[in-house]
Amino acid sequence: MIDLRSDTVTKPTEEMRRASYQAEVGDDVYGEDPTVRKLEEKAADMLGKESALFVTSGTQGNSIAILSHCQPGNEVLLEEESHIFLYEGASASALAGVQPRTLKGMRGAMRPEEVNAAIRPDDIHFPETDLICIENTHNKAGGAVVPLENMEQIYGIAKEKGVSVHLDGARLFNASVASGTPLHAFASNTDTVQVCLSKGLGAPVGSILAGPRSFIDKARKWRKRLGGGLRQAGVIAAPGLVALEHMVDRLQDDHDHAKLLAEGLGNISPLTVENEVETNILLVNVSDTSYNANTFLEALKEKGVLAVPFGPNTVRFVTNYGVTKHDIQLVLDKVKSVL
Ligand code: TLP
Repeated sequence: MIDLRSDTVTKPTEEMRRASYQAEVGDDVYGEDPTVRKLEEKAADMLGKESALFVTSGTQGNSIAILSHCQPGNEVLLEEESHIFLYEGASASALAGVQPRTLKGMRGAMRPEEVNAAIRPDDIHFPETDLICIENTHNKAGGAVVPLENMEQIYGIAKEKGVSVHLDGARLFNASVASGTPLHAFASNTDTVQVCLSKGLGAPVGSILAGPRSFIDKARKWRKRLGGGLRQAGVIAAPGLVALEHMVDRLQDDHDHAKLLAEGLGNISPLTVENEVETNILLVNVSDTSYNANTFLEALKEKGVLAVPFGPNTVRFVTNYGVTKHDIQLVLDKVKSVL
């Protein structure tokens, strides 16, 4: 099987497995796991933040961020196709008791003037706007990089109005590699940021939530409340360190493969590529074929290729380090054979 369902399907490298085996560990609830501490310090440093917290997943990191930033009954602004709004089980409402308010984005980027207009004025009738969430790269927009200038403008507005900004940077490393913008430049236009170690970087588990020290202290408590106080977690943090040290630059390969796949699929009539491929995500529209997304995926699966539906007629392919240039050629042949 050539697995293009997501970059979450990647398996830990040899080096990661060795790092797990050799990891020095301790009880992290007592703050005594040296490997976890090393990972948190390294991640904070890379993101230009004071402090960081190792969490079990991107969803947990985003949920803890919302819980730590917001008060129940207040409001959080989100892009309407953001992962937090669409794919996290409504945790903002279910756990944090906040009201999500969505804004339509342009390739995943909310318009600063609309964000400005959506921040609530002081009025007894209204919830208070506690938080703005940005997603970079934007998954549903096909791995689009939200431009640094857009983030700068939104952060400027947020600071003027006393609202916090959280970045769902599940694929921020992809945004950085694709745009040449340093990670900390994106992160400096946010109060807090969540980055995933378990996507294109290939770690088996885990994300980082980074921000000011006082915020991370609060977040650590929320993680404990949610049952996420980890004990000898160095075993799972060690692959995360390998991911940060050795797996970032190779994301360029995934981007090159996604572009190659887009070029090839774009030449196979009547398929159309919906997004301008900037990173490792490719959205293909099948509405002019005899298939819908699900039946197309079934036919492809028969041929040994996996992808996921991303709409009734849209299929998402995500390149990842388990997929080679040769695999991309095979995928193109297999797609041709089902049409
Ligand atoms: N995305 C997954 C699915 O949940 C859709 C995927 O295969 O792309 N933020 C963004 C932008 C994400 O794409 C994801 C995962 C998360 C957060 C959540 O990360 P995890 O899966 O670690 O909870």
